[in-house]
This record gives sequence, structure tokens and C-alpha cells, in this order.
Amino acid sequence: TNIYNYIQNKVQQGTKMIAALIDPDKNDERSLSRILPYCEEAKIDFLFIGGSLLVRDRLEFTLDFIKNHSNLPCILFPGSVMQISSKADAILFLSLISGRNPELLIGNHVIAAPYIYEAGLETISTGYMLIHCGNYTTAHYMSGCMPIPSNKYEIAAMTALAGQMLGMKLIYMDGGSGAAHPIEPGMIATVRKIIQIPIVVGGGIRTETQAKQAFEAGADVIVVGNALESSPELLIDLGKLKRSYSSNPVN
Ligand code: 1GP
Repeated sequence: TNIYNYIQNKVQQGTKMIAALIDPDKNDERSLSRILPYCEEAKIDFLFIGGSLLVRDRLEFTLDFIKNHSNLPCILFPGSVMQISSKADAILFLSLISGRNPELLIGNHVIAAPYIYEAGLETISTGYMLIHCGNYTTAHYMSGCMPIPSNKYEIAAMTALAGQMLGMKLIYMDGGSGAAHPIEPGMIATVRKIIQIPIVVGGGIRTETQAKQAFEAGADVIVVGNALESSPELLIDLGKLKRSYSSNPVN
């Protein structure tokens, strides 16, 4: 429960958090060596490790490399039951509550449960909601489910509320990696108004302004993935941005 306690403490303090998404398919030693120093310097909170589809078997290598070069907590963000490793610190136990695919609501969880148990991973029950953000992403395709339309704020809010009522510990609103635009701040705000659990927001965040809009609308954690390939220095600005919400400047 260490990672979830950390999130709860930050939320109680009104402090925002940043996660960098590392897709093992897209990163090798060279790109990790480039991105990790920015993660450290920016004092981001977590690394999310995973992808909708891992074409190459590089999860273990990626975790080994990160653990040898950084102390940042590694949270698995699994695209499938194949993405489980005891080398990580926690796993987002994702239920795709915006979809209606029973395998992604409970089936895969039953298959994954003994492996997660064996690995001793902290499990964070997460209501995962895919939102349509201008394009059709790999996450949308791989889920085989319709995403929530970008302007249907009430559907998003009631889906998140149902997730909270089911006992989920986090809501992750995702436009999908490489989303054309981030989730509309109005949708985040509508969800924020009705639920109490922490909200993670990702997909298509490429600028400090977009990150700020997500935070102001009520996101507790923002996730940045794609943008780090071309401009990892964005993390430095995001680190400053999250510290502007904190009364304790070392956070
Ligand atoms: C995707 O929320 C993450 O699941 C991050 O998205 O790669 O577009 O930043 P980006």
C-alpha cells in the first residue's frame, strides 16, 4: 500500500503529481538514458511502465535498466496479462469501465491474479476510462470497445461514480497514447465534482498549458508519454508546475 498511501497523502496536501509513461517498445538504452535524468531533475513522482501492445519482449530489460539508473517508483500500466513483473513496485489493476468487454472488466484479472500475488506487487484497483480525443488510438483498437465521446461529460462522470461505488481506488481518464488533443478540462471537472478518489489524466498532453488545464480541472496525476520522445525537457516545466501547487517547495 506504499504507492497508494503516497498518492493519498499528496492529494490530502493538495499537491499534484506527474507520471512519465515508458513504453518498453519505444525505448532502448539510449532513449532511457536520455529521458531518466529529466525525470530525476524534475522530481516527477512515478514511472508508468507498459503499452497497449508490446511487440518486443523488453519489459524485464526496461525495468532492470530503470532500477539500475533511478530510484523512481515503477508502476506497471499493463496493456495485457503478459505485462506483470516482480521488478516493479506496484501495478494498476485496470478495469476498462468505459467499455463492455467482460475480459477487460474481470476475465483478465482472474488470469493475472495468481501472477500478481506471486510477484508480491502492490495492486491499485483502477477504473480505466478511454475517452475519444480526436483520433482512434492503439488503446482504443486493442480494447475492442467504444471510447466515451469527448463531449459526453455526464457519461464520464457516471462511469467514474460507478467505479468509485464498486470500490476502485483511482480513476484513470485516458485519451490513449498519442491522442490528437488532451481530454477536455470540462470533462475532468465534471468527473471531479462527483467523485472523491484520485483522478489520473493522460493522453495527448504535450505542453505545460495543457498540463495546467488538467490540474486546474481536478486531475491529481497527469501522465505524459509521447511528448517525452521529442522533448523530455518538458518534464522540467511540469515539475515546476506541480511544485507551484505545493506549500512545501521540496515536493
Ligand atoms: C497513454 O495516458 C498515457 O495511456 C499517455 O499518453 O503518450 O499521449 O502522452 P501520451
